[in-house]
Amino acid sequence: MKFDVLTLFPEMFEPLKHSIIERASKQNLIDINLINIRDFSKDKHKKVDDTPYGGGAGMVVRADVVYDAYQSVKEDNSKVIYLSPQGKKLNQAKVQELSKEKHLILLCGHYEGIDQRVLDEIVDEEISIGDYVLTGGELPAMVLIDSVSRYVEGVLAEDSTKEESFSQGYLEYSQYTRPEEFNGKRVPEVLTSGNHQKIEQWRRKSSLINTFLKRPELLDNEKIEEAKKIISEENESEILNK
Ligand code: 4GM
Repeated sequence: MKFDVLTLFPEMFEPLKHSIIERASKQNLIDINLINIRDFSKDKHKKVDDTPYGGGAGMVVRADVVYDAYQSVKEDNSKVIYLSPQGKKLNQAKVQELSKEKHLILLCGHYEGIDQRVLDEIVDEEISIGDYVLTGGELPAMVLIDSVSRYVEGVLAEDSTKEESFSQGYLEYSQYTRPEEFNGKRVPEVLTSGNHQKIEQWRRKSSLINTFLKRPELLDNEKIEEAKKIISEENESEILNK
């Protein structure tokens, strides 16, 4: 899968070179290209923005410069995503959907804004990573690259995304490792029993309880009742991480 990132701050993507994404790039599973929009300025001072028509404070990035940057990477199967606080909120379902694309072009905006005409011309989807404002679309673009790359075949160990409870609508179950006792707290007994059926059953319950306690809005009424029932059963208190 190929990502072409159109940005005024390519140096902000340095962290991607030191992560799980670095390995995926080296194995040619994903290909990330950073395109500096400034390289497409025709101005002798490499200027990319100008004052807004109608007046007011700030500057606006020129349509022609962004369009030329886009033209330099565009292919027949490209999907252009504009990262902005006004976009549709990114979630795991959207991440999975995007992972099926061959070529994503990520356009990073800025507080100063981009001329609306080029946005209307080239953007297929406007995406936000959450309801808050950042200084630029670079961090959202990195969030999108990281989350989508996890679903590209070969990037993670087989089935580590398939089992992932978030994809199934639940939070993860609680995890434990040595020592068996820490600050007087013992590991839930069932996990050291070797009974895989019981362990599987415990983990399903743990996942449901964690979701009920932390993100109840993810559950339907039936699952809420199920969670309450498990909690009310005194002998299951191990599941509440007590
Ligand atoms: C305004 C328009 C994305 C501001 C476009 C970008 C937050 C998000 C910006 C822009 C951003 C987000 C830059 N802030 N919630 N700031 O995904 O790209």
